[in-house]
Amino acid sequence: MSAIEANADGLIGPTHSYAGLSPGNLASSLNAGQASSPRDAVLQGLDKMLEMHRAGLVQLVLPPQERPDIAFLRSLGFAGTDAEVLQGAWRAAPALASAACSASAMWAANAATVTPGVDSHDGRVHFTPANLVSNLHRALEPGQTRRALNALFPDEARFAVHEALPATAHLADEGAANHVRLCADHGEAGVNLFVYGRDAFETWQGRHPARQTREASEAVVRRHGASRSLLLRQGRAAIDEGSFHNDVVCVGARTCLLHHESAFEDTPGVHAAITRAAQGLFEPQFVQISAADLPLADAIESYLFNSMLVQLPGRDRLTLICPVETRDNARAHAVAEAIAASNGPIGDVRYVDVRQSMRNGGGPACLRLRVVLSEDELGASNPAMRLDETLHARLSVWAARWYRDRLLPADLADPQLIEEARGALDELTAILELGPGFYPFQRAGS
Ligand code: SUG
Repeated sequence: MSAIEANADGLIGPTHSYAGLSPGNLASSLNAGQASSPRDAVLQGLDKMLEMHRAGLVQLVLPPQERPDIAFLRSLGFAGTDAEVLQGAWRAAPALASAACSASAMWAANAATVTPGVDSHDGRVHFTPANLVSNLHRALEPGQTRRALNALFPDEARFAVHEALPATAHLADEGAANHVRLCADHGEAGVNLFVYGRDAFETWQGRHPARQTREASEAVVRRHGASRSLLLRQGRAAIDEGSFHNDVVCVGARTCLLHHESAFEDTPGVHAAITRAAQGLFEPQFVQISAADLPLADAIESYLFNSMLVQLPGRDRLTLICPVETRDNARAHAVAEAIAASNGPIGDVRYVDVRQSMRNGGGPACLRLRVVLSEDELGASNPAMRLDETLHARLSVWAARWYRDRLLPADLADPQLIEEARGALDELTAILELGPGFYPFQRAGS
């Protein structure tokens, strides 16, 4: 079957800020309190999407969520007008208020885990929105993420958008950031790698949280009926050094798995298991980067592995889309160039500027959710959410009009931001044809 791999990117929201909300994510902690530029952030994200569209890939757009999340604050007992709720929360419980303002739904790799029809038990494309319970600000996302996926993939005969897993630490799930699919060609049967950080029932003693449990990954595999699935343990050392998701130290596409030597707990076992599972389908190609060439600290600072590994039309080998921070790190740059110069599966490296997102630990790969679609499935997706030159231009004008140029975490207490964000999202609802009552504020009173 012929199929394409689409990228659905999270459109960055108007409250994009540096609030230091994610322990174990070094960039988030390091940049806490700095001024952000929501406008630069959303334009950088849009430009990356345009570059992928121009390179010949199918580019989809996932809308931001409504923030500040006034409904969440009301559920915690804050009352009055929306402005009073926000201000009351900032006075009495700033950590909760801060979580309610995060634009973190932008990192679409964490939106859901996806199983293409060719690998699922019933031939439909399956999505499980991630419950993201490891961080309060992210645990607010899954309900609205489900709505967004339904708006993008409305046809239940072709798409199954599940509920998130139960919201408990035992079933902590971070979505596709811990999933890699290898295959001969996108439309061919794949080998699905599910990488978990801890077992739900072990006592976790790592320096930083391990966000994905084995039990959560297993539940997703069962629900989707994902064939040829391997459950692999993430390297403890990698988590300790700040690899809070597997996609900070590993990326794969088609037959190629590019990873740091510390990405997995048992690298020879991982290679052997993949080779076995791929038998009769394809020959896996492992590109393993040693700590001698790239210490973990440089891998995490440069985000070399948080690149998008894509098959561009007309190229015989894969292209690695790195953040500019990879070019700025001498060791990572040398590794990236050496990968492209070798005659391995990766033939090209490109660099994109998503610095605003990077300062919160989100590289090019974090911003996108990969969805393998047949031509028929692509035809059944919402065309208004597909990026082309026209939509890019329209969204750039929209963002420049609504988004602030500069935002300090303290500015998130400004009730004017509620109105600005709602104004922007109301207009966006029409642009992306998201349907009536898409956002909570549009449903209020109905
Ligand atoms: O969950 N950062 C996100 C970054 C997610 C990156 N995604 C992938 N690796 N796939 C996170 O830690 C920081 C928000 C703040 O501190 O304001 C944040 O949520």
